[in-house]
Amino acid sequence: MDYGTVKTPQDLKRLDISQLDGLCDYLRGRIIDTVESNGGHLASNLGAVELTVALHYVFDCPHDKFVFDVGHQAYAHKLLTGRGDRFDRLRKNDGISGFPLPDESEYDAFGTGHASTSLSVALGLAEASARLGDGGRAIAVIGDGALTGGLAYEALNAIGSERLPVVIVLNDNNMSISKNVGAMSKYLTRLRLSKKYLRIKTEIKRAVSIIPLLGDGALHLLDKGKRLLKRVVLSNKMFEAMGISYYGPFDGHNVGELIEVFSQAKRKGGPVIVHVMTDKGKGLRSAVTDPEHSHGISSSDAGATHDFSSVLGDFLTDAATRDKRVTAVTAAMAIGTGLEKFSLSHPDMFKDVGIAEEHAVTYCAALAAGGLKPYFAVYSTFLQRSFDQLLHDVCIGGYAVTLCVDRAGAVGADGVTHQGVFDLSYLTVLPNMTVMCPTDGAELRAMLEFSLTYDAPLAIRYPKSYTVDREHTPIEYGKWETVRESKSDITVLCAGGRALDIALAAADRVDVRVVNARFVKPLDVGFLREHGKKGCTFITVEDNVAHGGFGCAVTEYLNSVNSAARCVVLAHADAFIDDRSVDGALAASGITKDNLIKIVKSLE
Ligand SMILES: Cc1ncc(C[n+]2csc(CCOP(=O)(O)OP(=O)(O)O)c2C)c(N)n1
Repeated sequence: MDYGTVKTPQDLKRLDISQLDGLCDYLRGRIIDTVESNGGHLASNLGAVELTVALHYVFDCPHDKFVFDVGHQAYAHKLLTGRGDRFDRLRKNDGISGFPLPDESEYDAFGTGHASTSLSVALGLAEASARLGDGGRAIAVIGDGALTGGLAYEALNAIGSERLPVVIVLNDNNMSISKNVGAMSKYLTRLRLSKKYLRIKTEIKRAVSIIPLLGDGALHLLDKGKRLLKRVVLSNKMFEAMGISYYGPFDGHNVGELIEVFSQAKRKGGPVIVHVMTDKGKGLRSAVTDPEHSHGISSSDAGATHDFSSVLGDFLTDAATRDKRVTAVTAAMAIGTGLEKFSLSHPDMFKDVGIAEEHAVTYCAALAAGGLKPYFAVYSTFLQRSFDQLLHDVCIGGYAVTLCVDRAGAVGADGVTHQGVFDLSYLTVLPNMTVMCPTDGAELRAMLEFSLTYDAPLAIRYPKSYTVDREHTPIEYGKWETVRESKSDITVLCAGGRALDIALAAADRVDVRVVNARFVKPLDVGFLREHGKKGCTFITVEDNVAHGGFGCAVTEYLNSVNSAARCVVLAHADAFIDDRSVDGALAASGITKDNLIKIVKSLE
């Protein structure tokens, strides 16, 4: 059969169950081929194929609302909901998003990208359906990794107390990006083992019938079996006690079994959790054997060549041998933030707290309060959810937490949900917070060295990569570095490496002073005073939104001292960036060499 003709859930429902394994093979092939060329989330998608097929077979999407947590496992869903023909343009500007997007398809009930939101979303959608009387159900697909996020528990708390038809498919592969962590993960392992224990139960029954023939040894075994069984029965009760029926665990790659259990969950009416066990990377040997490094595959990143994250990892690994207070914290992103090496060399000084950015920040504040030296390495976009923890727990107390804010600025193919263009705004607004932007690896190292003796909240923000290491003047608190001197009245102030690369390229064509504004907070007000005379212009360049960003701070300062100097701000507009390439996102906001040259010429 040509499975390419299965384009919609209606086409799928016409198939016989015996044909579904073939369909799954076909979907896997499409996913592997496309991710190989476009990049994307590989292992998570391969693990979710059967459960997605079974959900579409049983439920009636889009009338029933499917919500994929994180949304990084929704490729099969996309292939089955009218997007197969465009799938080869996955993550491209003219193609389809790597995450569910309601604007892209009516089958995507809600947009996702950040973890642990799906349960709140499903409950809200179920409530809306109930109130509007349309009879729709809400189905959340959530991984065991996403279930480490606090928001998921807030939602479970609410779901258990409502009687709405929310079906939670817990896609448990024992992995987040790295091995999953925490007590809930251990609990799920116990539930998985319960399958084995249920088998023991049958054995026990059989043994009881022949005990008179077996003697004391058998009695001992029997006792042990009963104890195990009691633990299992008790452990199954957690979700039930919260008012959520628990079905499972089931083999998440057995489509027939999944169809049966999803049908039961559908009939049930109230909230149900269906626990399915899957293999991350299923169907591709390299992904199964190394799911961590097959979680996300990046398409080749033209231009920039060096990763900031490995500079961080190397520095902290070395610093931890010199300073026993150093503690590296990640929220399930050890590989992406460069901490993998640290985790192996200093396991006792490393903490993966799971997808729990709020917890991580408050935890770091307390580590610092207790006398340790915590470094929280986190992607800019995921730190967004920790704003109150930064304010209430870190900054009011002034604790020496160092935030290593990775993937700052435009991020490329992951798209709108992952752009790191808000951090300068949400960090600089915090009293007591110092914010630095390294322009290259050498400067990041210098800033980290500075951080070791700096005793207050500090954020160091940088994108994924940089182009080249340059010579630098030593770090001096609150002081900028002039990179190219000029007699010109125009000074380009750069926040970060991308800005500096643009400014230096422009300075080859027009006469301007170029400054590395390595401290975004505090500003180098001495410099601004000295170069902010009448007739002078500052042009700020940053890979952040304009509101609350670097240029905004410079403008605000100049206004506050009634300076005669002008400030032109090059930053992202007040709009979400949906461009799926870094250069495209920068160009869309005019953060380019050519635009900078144009502005300088218009001022001359
Ligand atoms: C708030 C937040 N933090 C971190 C991430 C990065 N991230 C994407 S997927 C993922 C692991 C998710 O694990 P799980 O839910 O078990 O799904 P799996 O990939 O194992 O199928 C992480 C940490 C994110 N998307 N959102």
